[in-house]
Amino acid sequence: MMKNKETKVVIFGDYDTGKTTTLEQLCDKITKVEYKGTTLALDYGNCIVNGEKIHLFATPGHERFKFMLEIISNGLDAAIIVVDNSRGVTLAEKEIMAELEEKNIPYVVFSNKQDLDDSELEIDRDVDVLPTIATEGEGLMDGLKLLLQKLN
Ligand SMILES: Nc1nc2c(ncn2[C@@H]2O[C@H](COP(=O)(O)OP(=O)(O)OP(=O)(O)O)[C@@H](O)[C@H]2O)c(=O)[nH]1
Ligand SMILES: [Mg+2]
Repeated sequence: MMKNKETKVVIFGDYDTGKTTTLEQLCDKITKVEYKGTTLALDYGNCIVNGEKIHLFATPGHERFKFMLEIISNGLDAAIIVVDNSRGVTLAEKEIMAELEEKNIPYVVFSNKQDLDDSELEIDRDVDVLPTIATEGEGLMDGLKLLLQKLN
C-alpha cells in the first residue's frame, strides 16, 4: 500500500510524557484526536528527512486507550519511546520496549523534560537514550535522525 522509501515511525510512552509535543515540533502540520490536551486516539504528521518521507504517529498514553496501540503499530518500521525524565521509565514503557525488542523493531528513547530534571535516566537495557526538551524542540530531530540511521 505504502510507496517505497516511506517510513512509518510510532511514538510511544506513558501519559503526559510529551509525545504530542514531540510530534508537533517535528512536523509542520499535524492532525490530533484529543480532548483537553489528552490524546484520545492518535496524532499524525509527516516530515522529510534526507529526502525521505517519514510518517509519524503518536499514541495515546493513558491506560484506557491501550487498545489503540496495536492498531497504530500496524506496519511500523521504527519507534520512539518518550519518557518523562522527571518520572523515570514506567512499567508500561518497559512493556513496550520488550515488545519492540521481541519483534526486532529499532527504537530510541527520548528522556524528555530535561528542563525539569537533567539527571541520567536509569534504564536496564542496551538502547540509545537522547536527552530532549520537547517544548523547545531540543534534541528531537537529532534523535529522529539517529533512529533512521538504524534502518539503513
Ligand atoms: N517542562 C516541560 N514540559 C513538557 C515538555 N514536553 C512536554 N511538556 C508538557 O507536558 C504536558 C504533556 O505534553 P503532551 O505532549 O500532551 O504529552 P503526551 O505524552 O502527548 O500526553 P498524552 O497524549 O495524554 O499521553 C504538556 O503540558 C506539555 O507542554 C518538556 O520537555 N518540558
Ligand atoms: Mg498526546
